[in-house]
Amino acid sequence: MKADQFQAPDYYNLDDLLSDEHKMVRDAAREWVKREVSPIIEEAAQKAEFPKQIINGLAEIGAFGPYIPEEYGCAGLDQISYGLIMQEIERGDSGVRSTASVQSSLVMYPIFKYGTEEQKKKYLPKLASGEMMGCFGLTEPDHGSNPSGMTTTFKDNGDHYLLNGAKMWISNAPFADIAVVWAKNEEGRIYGLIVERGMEGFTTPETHNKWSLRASATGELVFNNVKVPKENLMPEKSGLGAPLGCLDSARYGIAWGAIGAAMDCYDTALRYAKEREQFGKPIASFQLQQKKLAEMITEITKAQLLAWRLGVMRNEGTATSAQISMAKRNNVEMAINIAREARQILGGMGITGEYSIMRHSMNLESVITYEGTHDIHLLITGADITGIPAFQ
Ligand code: TGC
Ligand code: FAD
Repeated sequence: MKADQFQAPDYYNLDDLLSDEHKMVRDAAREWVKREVSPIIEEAAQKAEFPKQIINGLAEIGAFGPYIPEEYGCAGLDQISYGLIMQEIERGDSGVRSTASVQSSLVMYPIFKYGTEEQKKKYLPKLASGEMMGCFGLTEPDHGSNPSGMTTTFKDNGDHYLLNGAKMWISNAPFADIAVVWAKNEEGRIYGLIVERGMEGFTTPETHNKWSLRASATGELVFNNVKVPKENLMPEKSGLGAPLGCLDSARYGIAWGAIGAAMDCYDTALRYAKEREQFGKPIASFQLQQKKLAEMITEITKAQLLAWRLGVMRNEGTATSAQISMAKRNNVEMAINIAREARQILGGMGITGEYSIMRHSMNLESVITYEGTHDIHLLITGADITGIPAFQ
């Protein structure tokens, strides 16, 4: 793969809206991605392997639970810093950002928000340092967009619960030390349980042959009469709103992350267009290529403004789930469209691993599907503005 020459586009001087701390956190993540992710990511994706050697580095740049307080071993940063870290990591690869998103928003966030003090003390510092990795089990083989239909259950069995069922498409599952699992009790109420690797009856078979997110490990979670200690139930919130609350945090991170993938595609295409000559001139001098590049920087700028404003509202605690959903949908669609156009600017070179664009393009096919499909997010906005849910 070519040396990483990335230069971040900032057409509207959005850096002026960031604090010195934001820029410091962002620049540290950017440098780390250049140094530790760019040189190895193409090979990891080609081999379909999650590069475990970057876990310590992810912890060092504060990518695990950045907005969780310092008393739990985390960085205690604000929401814009969280977004900027996700942006920089996904500039490197969506699969690496997935690992960080899951650890932060889908494992640490529920433990922090819905867990007991003992659970927070036991798990959060180790998750922040990367000593322990987690995954999040909501989706099931027969319940993807409609998680409320889940059939994974737990029942009271004296001093423990008995957990049965299966989850599918779970990021980090093959290597995770713990899984935050959503299941129904005997009354049909959804709760989150912390399941540890090694519990009898718990297995995590890996999902192979993905063409997308190849540098992220995906798997199933299978529960066959798993005895889960009662102290592993997260008691502070139940119902579908509990897992959906975690998705708000993860979708927010993706709204920023997708900008990173788009920036990398745009920057690569712009540089290539200025260097590559056809008909005796740089291809950047042709109007059709300029149209593509002009539209890309416009869409990136709009997405940056959306993410920044959402970050301000997240910091204030005023962002609604529907506002987060809109940003996830818009920014991922923006990125997938830019990846496709950018690849065309590179001609045949665009399909090779010499450049990052094809990998981003394939990765974004997962990103537009997970954390709620593009269609589900359209329906969330539709329900919000009309007051009429059209999910069923
Ligand atoms: P609905 O009746 O609308 O809501 C049920 C209850 O939940 C509350 N609620 C929320 N609470 C917090 N945050 C949100 N975003 C919420 N949305 C809804 C709601 O108020 C209600 O509460 P209550 O107290 O009245 O019971 O539920 P529904 O069954 O009609 O479903 C709505 C729908 C379709 C939008 C929802 O099910 C949905 O978002 N589906 C998409 C599923 C999804 O996104 N799955 C993601 C799995 S995790 C993943 O993909 C990780 S990828 C990670 C990576 O690698 O980066
Ligand atoms: P389905 O729900 O079967 O949807 C299929 C199609 O039908 C979609 O186009 C959808 O938009 C459409 N559709 C569904 N319902 C409606 C409707 N009401 N109206 C109109 N159209 C509709 N899940 C986890 O829990 N944890 C993870 O860590 C995780 N990681 C993932 C990693 C990867 C690489 C992938 C691909 C998925 C991951 N997921 C994870 C699962 C992901 O959240 C689901 O794939 C997603 O929610 C969609 O569910 P589904 O695949 O079952 O599709």
